[in-house]
Amino acid sequence: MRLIHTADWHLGRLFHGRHLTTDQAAVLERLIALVAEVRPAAVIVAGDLYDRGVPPTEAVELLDHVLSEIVLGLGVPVVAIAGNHDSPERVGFGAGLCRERGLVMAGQLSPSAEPLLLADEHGALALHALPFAAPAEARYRYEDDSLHDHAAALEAGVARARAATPAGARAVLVAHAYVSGATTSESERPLSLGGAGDVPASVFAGFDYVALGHIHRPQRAGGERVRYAGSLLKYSFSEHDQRKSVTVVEVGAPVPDGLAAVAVEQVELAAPHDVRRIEGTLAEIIARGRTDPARDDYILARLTDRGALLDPLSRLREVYPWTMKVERPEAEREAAGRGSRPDPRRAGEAELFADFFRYVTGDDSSPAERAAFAAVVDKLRRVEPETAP
Ligand SMILES: [Mn+2]
Repeated sequence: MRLIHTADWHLGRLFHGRHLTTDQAAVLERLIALVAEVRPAAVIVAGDLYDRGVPPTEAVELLDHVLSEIVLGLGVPVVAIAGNHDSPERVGFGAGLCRERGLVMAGQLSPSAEPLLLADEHGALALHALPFAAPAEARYRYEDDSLHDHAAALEAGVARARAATPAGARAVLVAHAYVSGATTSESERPLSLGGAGDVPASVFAGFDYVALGHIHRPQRAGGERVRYAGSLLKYSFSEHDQRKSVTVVEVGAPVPDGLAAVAVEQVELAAPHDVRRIEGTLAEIIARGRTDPARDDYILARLTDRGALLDPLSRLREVYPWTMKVERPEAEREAAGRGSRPDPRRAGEAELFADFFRYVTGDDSSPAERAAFAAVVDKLRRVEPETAP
């Protein structure tokens, strides 16, 4: 049986101030085309449908469109869960009505969640949707005061899914969690402060496949059958070298007292703007940019120039219109190497000028430059005598 596993759509997300909704819509159109081609038994979205609890209306419209196209247009069921960015109540709105049409929207944790039962020529497959819930929420929903950390809360949900799997059926679990050892990116929000949110991969023992969300880099998490699909797009510059994809999973025939064979294929869905880091002097980057066929990528420019540059962002945007961020590692290193800066509340003008000159140029001012500065200040003093008490 074939399943398509995706996660971390983060609809409504901003990238350095730009709304990504049109980018997300373009990639999701490619997903719809892939679903039409692959004809999976179900499409899985493993949490973080939206970037925040109250998403912008464009994001809600986009999700509505994509789910309708897949569920109603193509007749393929969708199983989606709330992630740590989603509002469980909002994601779960109308869940009972949706389920009738083949759309499982698991928002709040439910102590009696029934799996979606699928079947192929090999028999039944139970698809379990376990939404993200913090330990306090799990204690309340499961009426179990012993659930003090994320591992215990998840374990409680997983045990219920195991118990709800019909005898002889294959079992697939959809969850949103941080499995110990997974490689993270800058765009994930930690599940708890201090890194106590991780769970061991052994929690998922006994499932034929586990479709995870939360970590944005596609990867295995303890064995080939426990996987992160990764996010829809690159949501931070730290992800510039990742290949974003959706995972097509083929679950084989059930194995008595064992696990079904699982084959996995990662299918890349190209984004309209790639996310890139480029490095060089301002002049070099601008020269290269004039013949760069991918000028419309989102760019982080790391400028290696020393000394002052006049408005580098505007100049870069003349060739790379989507320059989102400029870093000056050389200039910052030089500034850090110059030691302590004068306290602006106590230092005199001459001292502040000398420091600013060093900061901008990287060199000490000459006696002539200091004298010229002093003359200007002196002239201003005479034109505008200090009136403040
Ligand atoms: Mn996420």
